[in-house]
Amino acid sequence: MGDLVIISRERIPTAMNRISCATALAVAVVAVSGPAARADAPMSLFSAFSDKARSILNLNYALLAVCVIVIAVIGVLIGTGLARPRLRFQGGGAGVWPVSRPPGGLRWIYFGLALTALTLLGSLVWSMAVIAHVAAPRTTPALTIDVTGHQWWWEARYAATIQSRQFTTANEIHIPVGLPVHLRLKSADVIHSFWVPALSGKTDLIPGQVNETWIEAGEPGAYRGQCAEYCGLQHAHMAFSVIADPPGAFNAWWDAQLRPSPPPTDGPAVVGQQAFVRRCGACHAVLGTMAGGIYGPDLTHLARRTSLAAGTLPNTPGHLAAWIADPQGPKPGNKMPPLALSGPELVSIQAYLATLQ
Ligand code: HEC
Ligand SMILES: [Cu+2]
Repeated sequence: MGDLVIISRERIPTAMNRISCATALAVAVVAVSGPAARADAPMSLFSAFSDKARSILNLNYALLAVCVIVIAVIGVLIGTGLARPRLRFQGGGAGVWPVSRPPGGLRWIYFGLALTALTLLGSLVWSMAVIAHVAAPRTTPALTIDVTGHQWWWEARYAATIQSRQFTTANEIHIPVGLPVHLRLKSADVIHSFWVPALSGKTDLIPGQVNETWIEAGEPGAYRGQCAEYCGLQHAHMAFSVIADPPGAFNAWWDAQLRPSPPPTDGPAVVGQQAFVRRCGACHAVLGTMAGGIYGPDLTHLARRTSLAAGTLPNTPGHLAAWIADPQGPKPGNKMPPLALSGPELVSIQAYLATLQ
C-alpha cells in the first residue's frame, strides 16, 4: 500500500453495541438488505455495499416501516371516525348540545401517548446506536485522502507521510477494496456534502474546517457519489465516483499516478503541449510540465479518467473537444471560462490531452 498513514480513534463503547441489540429486538419490523447484483449499479439509497451503509440502510427501513404503520393506523382511525353516525341535535333549547363521555375513554389517550413515546424512544436509541457504530472503522484506516470540495468539482489529494508518494487527482477517487479509508473533508468555497450512498452516509465539507469520516467498499466496483448540500448553480453536476480496486491494482494505480505521462513525440501533440501550458496552465496542473495551476482539476492522467467535469460528460474524444471548445455549454456557470481557441489550437491541445495516460 505504498505508504500507510495510521490514525488512532476511540473505540466504540461496547454498551452501545448492547443497546443496539436490545433495540434491534424491540423494533419488530426489520428489513435486512442483501447485497445488490453489481457494485456499479446506479446511485441508490437502497443498495449498500459496506457494513457502514448496511447499518444505515437497516435503520432507514425500520424508520420507513414505523412511518408507514403510523400513517396506516391514523388513516384507519380517521376513517372509522368519519364513518360513525353523526350526533343528532336533540332537545328543544336553542344551541344546547348534550355532552357525555363513555366511561374509561381517557384510557385510549394514555395508551396512544405511551405507544408514541415508546416508538420515538426506540427510534432514538437505534439511531444513536447506528451513529456510534459508524463513527469509526473496526480496523485502523489503510490510508488518508484529503478531499476538497470546489464549486463544482472534487479534488482528491492522497496524503502519504513520504512527500514523494503524494499526488492529486480529481473527481475519481480510487480506494483499495475491503480496507477502511480515512477522509479529511475540506471546502475551497461554500458548504458541500460528501455522499456515496452505497458506502456511507453524508458528511459536510465546511469552509475553514476539516471534517473527518471514513469509507470502505465490500466489493470492487465504481460507486457513484454526489454533492448533497446545495452549493450553487451547478450543484447537480457535482458528482464523483469512488472506485474500489483489488489491492494489487490499487497499488499499481497509485504508482502510475506518481509518474508524469511520457512527453509527447508526434507533431500535433508537441505543439499542443506548448499551447496547453500557455492557454490552460494557469488553472490546470500537469505533472512534469510548466502547467502548475490549482484553480481547476489536475489533468496529469486525464485520459485514464472515465468522466469529465465532475460526472457531467463521459470522457470520450468528442465530449472532450466539445468541453474545451465550449465549457459553458454542457455545464453553464461553471468556473472554466470560454477560451476562444482557434481551430488548430483546439485540435493540437486535444491531441496532447490524449497522451495524458
Ligand atoms: C480560468 C481557469 C481555467 C482555464 C484557463 C482553463 N480551465 Fe479547464 N477547468 C477549470 C475549472 C474550474 C474546471 C472544473 C469545471 C467543473 O467541473 O465545474 C475545469 C475543467 C476542465 C476539464 C475537466 C477535467 C475533469 O477532470 O473533469 C478539462 C479537460 C479542462 N478543464 C481542460 C482545459 C483546457 C484544455 C484548457 C485550456 C485550453 C482549460 N481547461 C483552461 C478552469 C480552467
Ligand atoms: Cu457542492
